[in-house]
Amino acid sequence: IVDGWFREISPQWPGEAMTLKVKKILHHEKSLFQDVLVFESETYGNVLVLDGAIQVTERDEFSYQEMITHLPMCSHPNPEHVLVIGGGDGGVIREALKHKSVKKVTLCDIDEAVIRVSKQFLPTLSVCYDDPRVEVFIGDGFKFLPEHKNEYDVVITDSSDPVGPAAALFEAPYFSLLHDALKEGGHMSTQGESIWLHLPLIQELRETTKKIFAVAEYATSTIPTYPSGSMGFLVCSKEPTRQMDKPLREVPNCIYYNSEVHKAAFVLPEFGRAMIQEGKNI
Ligand code: AAT
Repeated sequence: IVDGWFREISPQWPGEAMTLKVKKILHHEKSLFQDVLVFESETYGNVLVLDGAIQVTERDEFSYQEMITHLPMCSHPNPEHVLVIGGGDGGVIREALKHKSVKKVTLCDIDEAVIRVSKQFLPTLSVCYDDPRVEVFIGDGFKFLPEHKNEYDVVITDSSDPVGPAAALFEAPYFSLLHDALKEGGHMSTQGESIWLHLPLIQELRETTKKIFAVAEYATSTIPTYPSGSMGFLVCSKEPTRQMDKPLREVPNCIYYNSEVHKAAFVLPEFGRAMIQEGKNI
């Protein structure tokens, strides 16, 4: 923070930095895993920052949380048991519970500090932690999965960027474990970075997941406070007949998501499509 402005400087997006005006620093600590900062911003509400990277702002979080949740869930015929890896702010739990079919949502985040500060400073995200259908584990998602085979209809990996504690969550061994944790016909989605900044990484992610899942597609959303304003998701299925871009139902009380947005999210601009689907750099 310099002169009252927070700047998101990182080698992951060289030469650019999102900048937000700070009204007040609310919390700062070094947890066991990462640097945790919460501040009140001038125009984006409260902001959670981990290791210098913006994770959520109250003003635009709905775009990311709704899309990463409803893309895999609305294309699944009957999601009952959902697992969230990461997502300690609680936003994905809130979205998953909008589906009437859901009986249980399990969350596994590596860092209790994220859950604690979100309950304190991000009440609109953490609203559902007291719901009886919610179960919370503190631990590494990579270690959690092998103990849970064939248990979930949908697994959502709402992880931080692939440096630090989340690095393993972007690699083949993780996706194999995830595949085996899903029931027959299960779906998954995972935080898939930006087509403007990480196209080779995204293409590699799709190649990796295509070998493991019967269906692996990429979708995007817009969000002002993530680097480049664009955020993508890999959305995969174990069942070859599933069409990830075909929503089977509407979701109540959404601000970004609807059925038309769902379908359109899988339509990629040509440079993204060429690279992700054909490995062609244009
Ligand atoms: N809901 C949007 C916010 C996130 S949070 C990512 C979460 O992943 C954090 O709470 C972090 O503690 C958790 N996490 C990181 N590594 C692991 C792991 N190995 N196992 C379980 N949880 C983990 C995503 C922001 C995206 C940022 C884009 N620039």
